[in-house]
Amino acid sequence: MEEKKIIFSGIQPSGYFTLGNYLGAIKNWTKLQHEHNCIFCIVDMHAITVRQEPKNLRQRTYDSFVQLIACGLEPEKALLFIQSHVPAHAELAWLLNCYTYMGELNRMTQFKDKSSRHSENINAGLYTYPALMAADILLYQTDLVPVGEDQKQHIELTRDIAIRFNNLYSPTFVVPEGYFPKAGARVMSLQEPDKKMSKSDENENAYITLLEEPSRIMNKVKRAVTDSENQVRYDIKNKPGISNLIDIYASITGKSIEDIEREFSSAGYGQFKNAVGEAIVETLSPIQERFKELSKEKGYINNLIREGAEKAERMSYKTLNKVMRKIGLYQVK
Ligand code: ATP
Ligand code: LTN
Repeated sequence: MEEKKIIFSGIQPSGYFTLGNYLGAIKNWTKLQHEHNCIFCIVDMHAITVRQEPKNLRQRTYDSFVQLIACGLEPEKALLFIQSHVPAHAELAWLLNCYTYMGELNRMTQFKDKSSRHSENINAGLYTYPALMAADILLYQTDLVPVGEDQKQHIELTRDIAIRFNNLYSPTFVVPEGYFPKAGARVMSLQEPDKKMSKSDENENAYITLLEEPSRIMNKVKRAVTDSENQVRYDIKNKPGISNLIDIYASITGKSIEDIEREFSSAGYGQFKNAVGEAIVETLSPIQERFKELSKEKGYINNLIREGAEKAERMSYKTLNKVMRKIGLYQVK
């Protein structure tokens, strides 16, 4: 990657960020901001596709913004903003809904998964979620979208929508590509290692949040479901629990899976879990300290939120206007 690319990604304020969010997405964002034009968005309109308590949503949105900075995102380098502050996202989402087929939306595994978990509230927003995500990405003429592996299908659909629109009219959108980390792209639940770690899991022991106390982190790793072989060996199919811990450790330390297997070849799970827990605590402590300091600076943070929205608004209207013109919506010059 030599020339400067446009990078866009989003994260939902649907709970407190997990280790999965960090290793799968945010960590890559902090690296990319130094070399590219990066735009990162707290996607609160996506979060309301599942029922949220207003007070919690408001607080988590603010805390999410602070957490991104605490994780190392620099507002002078990367554009950070809140989705609902920039109306072009909702506007383009409507337009793209008209270029997205129900057959495509029916195939989305996130929709199937979330509608089975929230069977009392299968709303149209949950169904058309991918069109809003496509709007987020396509508004900024994005080249690369750094996300975890669970978002692969949504990126594919975004590409299909962009290509469809470009072919129907004329080149309008850059066709974006997904960008995934080598390790940590799919961090699994600590309790059910065949499911991804998710911040909205009902079982608190299934995930580790970025703001969790060290003793709780150590406990959760100790309690993580493994197998009875007691051999630190990577085998996703037969040993998903221990393989997940190896993957987490690889992502944090930068070591290869082979090196980790060698290093712990004569250690049992107890010793390995200790090392994994300590590595997590070491990574998260500085983030937690910065979070504590920054959260107190409400004036400063709110200014950043305001500035981010203004900048994103200016950028987004260029693409939106172009799309409206191509479709044939009447505009007064
Ligand atoms: P929710 O549980 O509310 O659906 P989530 O934890 O899945 O939320 P999102 O806000 O939807 O998180 O995702 C933000 C980013 O984190 C995305 O790029 C997503 O791919 C990534 N991500 C989420 N969970 C994981 C995971 N377990 N492993 C790796 N990356 C993940
Ligand atoms: N759908 C994503 C969050 C998301 C996103 C985006 C990611 C919304 N808009 C744009 C990348 C680019 C999720 O559920 N993790």
